[in-house]
Amino acid sequence: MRRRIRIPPIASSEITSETAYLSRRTFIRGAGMMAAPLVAGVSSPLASSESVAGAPLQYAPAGPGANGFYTDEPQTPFEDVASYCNFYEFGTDKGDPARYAGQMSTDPWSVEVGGAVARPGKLNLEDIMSGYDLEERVYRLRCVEAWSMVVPWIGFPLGDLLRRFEPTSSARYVEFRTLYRREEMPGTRSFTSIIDWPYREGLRMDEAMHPLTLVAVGLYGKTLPNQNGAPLRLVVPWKYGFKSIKSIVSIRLLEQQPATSWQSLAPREYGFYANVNPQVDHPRWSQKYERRLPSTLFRPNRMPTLMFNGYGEQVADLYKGMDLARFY
Ligand SMILES: Nc1nc2c(c(=O)[nH]1)N[C@H]1C(S)=C(S)[C@@H](COP(=O)(O)O)O[C@H]1N2
Ligand SMILES: [Mo]
Repeated sequence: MRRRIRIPPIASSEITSETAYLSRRTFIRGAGMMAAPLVAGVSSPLASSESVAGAPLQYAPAGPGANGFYTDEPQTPFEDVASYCNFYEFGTDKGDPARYAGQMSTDPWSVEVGGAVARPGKLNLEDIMSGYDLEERVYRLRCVEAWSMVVPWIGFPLGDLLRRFEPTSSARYVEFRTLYRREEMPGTRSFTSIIDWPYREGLRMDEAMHPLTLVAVGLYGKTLPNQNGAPLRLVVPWKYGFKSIKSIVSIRLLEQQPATSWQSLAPREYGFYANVNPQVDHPRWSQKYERRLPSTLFRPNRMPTLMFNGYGEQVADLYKGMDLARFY
């Protein structure tokens, strides 16, 4: 059963980042070693300006509608979206991805789709990009660490991509994997790194086919900065941010629920479903509130977290009859 701790609304500085806490714990549990620096010996980074240069994209702009594709809440400025990131392959500090992800080569890029599909195959990025009309989606993204952003993504529905490979009737889940290239990813070389790389995520088939589930290839009108998951990533706006896996190279359709990185690491803290839910606290902090970026000490921009991150109208039906405190 989940531990529930009542914690009054707390400052962000009191929420330890996901890996910082876990790696410390692993170390303390492990060989009785002293707490080690989070990222050991990384090579010199490229200038971050090199890693954020995006190419303009053609897309249909988002607008008001009942489908949840658009919110008129203030958008988090590009500078914040591209500098405050979680991408542990490049380190656990929020600034590490912007500092180091420029080392990741994204050209050429291909995505392999296999498992329970009639037409397995490998598509290169150009084929993927030419197959879809890109659209803008302005979504809230709520990290399990209790911060959030509003981001104008550019992309296409994941369902459109999956249909191209003709899922068979035994396809009940989808597993995603991120690129794993040690030479280009200092966070994976760090000896305090605790994730079993590559980073893995998963969705139930009906979640994957839901129109809100987006493959993003850009934000703010341009191709994705490397640190935000170039050249293509998932965005699942009603789930905690860790489900929105970056820089995808592999997609497999499966009959069984796949093991995912965070769930494998700390199953009591991170579930497979990971639906945003203010009623179910993280064992170490409350999920009732969030800090909307940009957030400062003097202007924390704190607001209540909404059930399903405000997308209940669109997705609550997927979980009818499920105990969401058990399937967190
Ligand atoms: N491959 C990979 N994908 C990832 C992560 C990661 O560490 N590695 N972090 C996740 C987490 S915890 C969050 S909150 C979002 C953050 O996306 P952003 O940095 O673009 O805001 O990416 C998710 N996708
Ligand atoms: Mo996150």
